[in-house]
Amino acid sequence: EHKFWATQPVPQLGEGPPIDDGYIEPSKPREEVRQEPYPLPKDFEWSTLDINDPNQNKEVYDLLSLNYVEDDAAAFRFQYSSEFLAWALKPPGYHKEWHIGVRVSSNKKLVAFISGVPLTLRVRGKIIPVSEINYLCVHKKLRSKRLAPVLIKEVTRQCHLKGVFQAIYTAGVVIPTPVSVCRYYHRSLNIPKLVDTKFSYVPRNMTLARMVRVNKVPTSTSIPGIREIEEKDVVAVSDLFSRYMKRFDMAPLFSVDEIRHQFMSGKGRGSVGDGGPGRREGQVTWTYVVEDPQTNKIVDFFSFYSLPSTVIGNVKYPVLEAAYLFYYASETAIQPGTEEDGTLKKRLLSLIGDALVIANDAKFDVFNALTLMDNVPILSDLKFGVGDGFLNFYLYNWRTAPLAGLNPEGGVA
Ligand code: YNC
Ligand code: MG
Repeated sequence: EHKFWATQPVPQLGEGPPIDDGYIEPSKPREEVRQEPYPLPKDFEWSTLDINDPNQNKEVYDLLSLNYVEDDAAAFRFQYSSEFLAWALKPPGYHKEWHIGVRVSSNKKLVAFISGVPLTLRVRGKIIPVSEINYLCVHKKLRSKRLAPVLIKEVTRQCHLKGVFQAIYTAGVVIPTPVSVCRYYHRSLNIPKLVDTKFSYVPRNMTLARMVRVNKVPTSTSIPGIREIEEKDVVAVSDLFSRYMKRFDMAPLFSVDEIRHQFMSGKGRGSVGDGGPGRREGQVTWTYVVEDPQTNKIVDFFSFYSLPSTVIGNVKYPVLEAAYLFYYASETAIQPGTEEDGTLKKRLLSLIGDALVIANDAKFDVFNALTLMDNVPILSDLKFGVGDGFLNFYLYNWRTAPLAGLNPEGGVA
């Protein structure tokens, strides 16, 4: 059973679907919110992290790179970069109070962290301001001491103090109660390295050489008018994004400023090549638009981000460079009938196929995607293989019937 989660305003396991969508526990006026931080075990203290300060950003980076999420075999561990953390933790309207650390009182060492960022979320027909909770991490030496529930309660209190009473979060673990579950798929790009690091295996009846050949990616993109996003595209991308996202039962609503942040602010320093082939120094996100050569309208876009993993104990290849498919949209989906007649699938095969070309150019080893948005129908044609990881999606203090995820009909954005 779940001693902590049983006390929280989340649907409990085995509860039937609700009749109506809505909150579990009502919002409170600010003065009724607990005013003091939750108590920590002795020898520990709370600390708000200033992610603008390179030293504090580095402390979070160091904590996560040694103690954050690993795969089941403890072979790989996420290695979010400092630039990634700055991008993810400082969207428009972020609150520094939602970047919460725990330090050892005596030497001030950072040993735990949790964060929230504000987001407007649509769940079915309802639009709710939420906090997106991420980067919950407790140092390996302090595990199983019930510190995680204290971090969760403190971030909840800080959200309540800002008038936010709902949250969204994802986790590999199953706790009460997923609203959806998605599976990871992987498109191999650098076969020799993936095999050496045991990310992939050469199947029986296969050779390494044949595997390399089968997974070759074209050297150039296929869609006329595809190019990197620029400032002048932000309004058009914003408009396309919001219309495309109407396809899904759960999706964020991004303002123009949020679109600019999501798709422009992670482009890195200097020019392409400074960070190696096909990338800039500090580059976190890659966003491309398709400008129709006839009309000069933006008709599609896609984005992916860089999230490397430490290859635990591999001297030759200490880091696996992974790209993750992020948001995309296509005008094709907005025309009636294009889903039924296969036009949408065809367009997405070209679009995400071009994303693979760009990721391969930028020397990523693998390109990952989840079974959400319109991904499912294109994954096998694009030579993605099914992974062993799942990602559970959760809502805090909100009831709704389960959302499609693994379901090929899509559903979650
Ligand atoms: C988890 N990932 O079930 P019960 S994902 C939520 N999310 O409680 P202890 C989790 N709860 O079952 P440890 C969780 N993992 O008894 C564990 N729990 O009710 C629950 N790993 O606490 C667990 N990062 O401190 C149990 O466990 C209780 O020392 C046990 O710490 C857990 O960021 C953890 O995977 C995860 O660093 C910190 O294992 C630690 O093991 C660790 O004894 C590696 O805790 C890194 C890792 C998690 C990544 C993520 C999303 C987090 C969402 C948190 C929930 C947010 C709710 C909404 C709040 C705002 C509300 C508003 C408004
Ligand atoms: Mg603990």
